[in-house]
Amino acid sequence: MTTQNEALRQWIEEVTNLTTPESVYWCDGSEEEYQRLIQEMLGTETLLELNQNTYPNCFLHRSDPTDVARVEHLTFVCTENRDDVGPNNHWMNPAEAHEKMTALYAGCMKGRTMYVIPYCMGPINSPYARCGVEITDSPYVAVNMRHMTRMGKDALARIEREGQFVKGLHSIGELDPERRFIMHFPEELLIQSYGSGYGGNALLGKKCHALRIASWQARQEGWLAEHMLIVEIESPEGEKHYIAAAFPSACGKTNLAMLIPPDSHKGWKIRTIGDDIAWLHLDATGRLRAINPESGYFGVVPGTNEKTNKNAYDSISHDTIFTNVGTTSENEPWWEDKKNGEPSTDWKGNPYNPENGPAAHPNSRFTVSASQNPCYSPLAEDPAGVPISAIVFGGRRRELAPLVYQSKNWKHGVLVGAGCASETTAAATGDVGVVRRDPMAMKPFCGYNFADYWSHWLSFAEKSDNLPLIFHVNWFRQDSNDKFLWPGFGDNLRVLRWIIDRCENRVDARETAIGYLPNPSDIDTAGLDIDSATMDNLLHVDTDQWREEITTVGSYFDEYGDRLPGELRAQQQKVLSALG
Ligand code: SAT
Ligand code: MN
Repeated sequence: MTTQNEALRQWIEEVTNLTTPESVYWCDGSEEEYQRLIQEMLGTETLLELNQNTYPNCFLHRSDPTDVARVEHLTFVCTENRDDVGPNNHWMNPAEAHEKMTALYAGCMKGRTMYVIPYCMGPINSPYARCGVEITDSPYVAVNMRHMTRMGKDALARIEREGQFVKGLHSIGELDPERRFIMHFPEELLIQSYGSGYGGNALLGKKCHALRIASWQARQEGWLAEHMLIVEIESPEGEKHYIAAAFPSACGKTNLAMLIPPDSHKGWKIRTIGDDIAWLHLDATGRLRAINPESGYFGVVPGTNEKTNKNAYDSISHDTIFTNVGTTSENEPWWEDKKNGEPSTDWKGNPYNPENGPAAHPNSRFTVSASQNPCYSPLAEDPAGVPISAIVFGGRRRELAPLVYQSKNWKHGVLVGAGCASETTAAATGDVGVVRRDPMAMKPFCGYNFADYWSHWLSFAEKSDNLPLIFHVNWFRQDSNDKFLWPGFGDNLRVLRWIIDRCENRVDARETAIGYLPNPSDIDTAGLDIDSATMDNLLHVDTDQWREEITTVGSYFDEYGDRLPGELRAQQQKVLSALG
C-alpha cells in the first residue's frame, strides 16, 4: 500500500531512511489484520492469551515494569517562543529537540516492522473530526489504536481528500527510562515519542494529538479540546441532556460516563458519548456541541466490578486487551476489587505475594471498543455531536470542595475550572495523593500556555449567550476517619439531576461567595442511607478554608505573570472579597 498524498509519502520515506525498519506495513484497520497482529504478538509473547472460554478474545500485555504510566517530566512542548507553552509545560527549543530525537531514532527500527497507522479522531464523516498518521514499531500500539480510533482505509481516504494530518512518530526504542521522551511540535503538527510503550505515551492519537496538539489548533480556530467525558441523561419523561465533565486521570470519568441509575431511579437512562476527551464547537445557534474523538476506552482496571461499574465490567469480558493486570489460576484476568476469583500471578508475571504489592498495577488498563459498552449512545457516531447543557469540573479533594456548586456565570465558571486542584493518582509516575493544581483537569494535557488557554475560555462569553452552565463537583469528601461522605458511583445521578434542574430553571439555590449551592432538600436522597448532618456537611462552605484556597489560587495565577487575563484575576478578587 502507498498513498497519493505527497507530504505523507515523503514523510514515510524520510522516517524509513532514518529508522531503517526491516519492512513497512500500512494498517488497513480490518478485522483480519487485527487477528493477524494478535497472532504475531502471541508468537513473540508481547501478548499472552487469557482464558478463551471465559474471556474470549482477551489478551494480556505485561509492560516493562519501568513503563506503566505517563511520564510528565519527560513530556515536552517545543515551540519557537518559550512563553507560548507557559509554566504549565516543559519546554524545549524545537531545533534542540529535533537533534535529540533524530539521534534516538537513527536505526532504531532495525530488524523491526514499521507500522503506518492512518487514523481519524471523531466520526469519520464529521466536519469536527481530524486525522493523523502514527508511525510505530509496536504492534501493541497498532492493535490498541484500532480500538481507540477509526483507523485504516477510511482515515487514509479522508487524509487524501483533505490533505491535512497530524504526524506522530513512535518507537519503543529500548524501553530505557533514560532514553524516553514525548515531544510535541504544535507549530509543525508533529509528535515524536521514544522509549515507552505505555498508553498515553505511545497511543499518539489520544493525549498527544487529541489534547495537546488539538488544544493548540482549537485556540487558533475557535473551539475547545478538553479532558472531558460526555454523558447522555434521559429522564423517565424522555427529556434528554448532555453533560461534559472534566476530572483528572483516574478520578472516575469512565464510571460517570457509564453510570447505572440507583434502584430508586426507575426509568432514568444513562448513555455514554465519551469517557475521556471532548472536542467542543459552537454551532449556528450559539450552543456548544461535543464530539468524542475516540472510538474506544483505555480505562483503569482496578476497582471495576459489577457494583461500581457493571457496564465497564461487562464490556471487558470479551475482545479486550488488558495491560498489567494479574491472573488467576484459571488464567482469567484479576485485579484488586474485582470481587471474583483470587490472584495467582501478579502484573509482572511473578507468583502473587501480597508482600510485593497489589496483583494488578494500580494503573493497569483495559483497551476496549466503545461498541462493547452496553450503554453506548448511537449519538457518539453523530457527525454533528451533541448539545451540551452543563460543563462540570471536579477532582479528588478529601476536604473543602462541596458535593456540588454552580458558578455564577461563564466567566466565574472559568475561574472555577482554572482554580481546580486534585490529589495525584497512579496514572502518571510520581507521588500519589498529593494535592496539586490541575486547572480544567488539563495540567498534563494543555499544549500551550494556560494563561492563553484561560483567555480563550473567557472569549466564549463574547461569542455566545447560549453557553452551558458551569458546575463543580467533588465525590471524594472524607471524614476524619477517612470514610467517604458521599456514596458516589450510581448515586452521582442525584447530583446530575440537580445540575439539570438548574439548567432547566426548575430549582432554587443558595447563593454563597463561591457560587450557588443546593438547598439540601433539593438533592433527592430517597433510598440512600445518609443523614441530614452529613448532607449539611457535604454542602457546607467553610469561609476560612475557602479564603485560604482562593488566596492560593491567586498565588498560583501569579506564576503566569502579565499573560494572565485581567478578567480571571478580577473574578478571583471578586470571590476573595465576597468571602470577607
Ligand atoms: O495514559 S493515558 O494518558 O492514556 C490515560 C490517562 O492518564 O488519562
Ligand atoms: Mn484521561
